[in-house]
Amino acid sequence: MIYVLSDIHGNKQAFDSVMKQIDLQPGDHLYVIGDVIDRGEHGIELLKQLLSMENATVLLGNHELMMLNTFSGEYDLHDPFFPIFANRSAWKDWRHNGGWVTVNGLQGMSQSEIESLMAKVNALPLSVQIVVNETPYELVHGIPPDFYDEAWKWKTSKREFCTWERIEPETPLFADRTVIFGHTPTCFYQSNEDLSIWYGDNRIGIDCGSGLGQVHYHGTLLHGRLACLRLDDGKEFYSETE
Ligand SMILES: [Mn+2]
Repeated sequence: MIYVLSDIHGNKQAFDSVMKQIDLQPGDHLYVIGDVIDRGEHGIELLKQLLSMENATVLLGNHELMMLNTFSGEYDLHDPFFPIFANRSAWKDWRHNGGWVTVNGLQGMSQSEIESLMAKVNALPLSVQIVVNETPYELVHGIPPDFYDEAWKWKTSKREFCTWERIEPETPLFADRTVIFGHTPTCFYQSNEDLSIWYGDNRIGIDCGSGLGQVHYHGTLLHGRLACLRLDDGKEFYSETE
């Protein structure tokens, strides 16, 4: 069986709830479409766990990319007062996007462990194409690399583009595959109070707000949760709400 989920955002309780339901077997495969870290406090622990699983593939999300950017210069995580990053603008971006808890998670690790983790994160794919039951899919955190054209090359890197840009309901995508993406919570596409997987035209949005928890949005209380889709039969799984 092939399972897809995205945007865990350090929410171990939600991840464990989904893993218990899907009961992943050695012959199954789990695709995690980015943003394992930040917001919730267990991001690094979950990232290490997923990277060590032979039957899991992790894609790069914009939060992993912010972490990589922050660690691209010199750093001293074990400074008694504050972590020190030579790459201050990257750290500022990351800090404003929930990176503090992830830094806390990294502070228990040695420099060589951190470097080894960053090398693995640096090698994560931007997109993956798979075929399940003769149905082709492309998995990507933000938007497929095919949309990175000449105009974008002047503005940003392919990695920044594919992990940060958003798919809209009207974005022209592909006739030959269904794009499954995270990054944008599905409350931006449909008005379910319990966030659920969104099915658009040749596109499936799967970020159901595991990193959001309960939020007020346009006057409605929304319940974020972690969603997982089994591609073999379309069965949906959701983390149990606390
Ligand atoms: Mn994201």
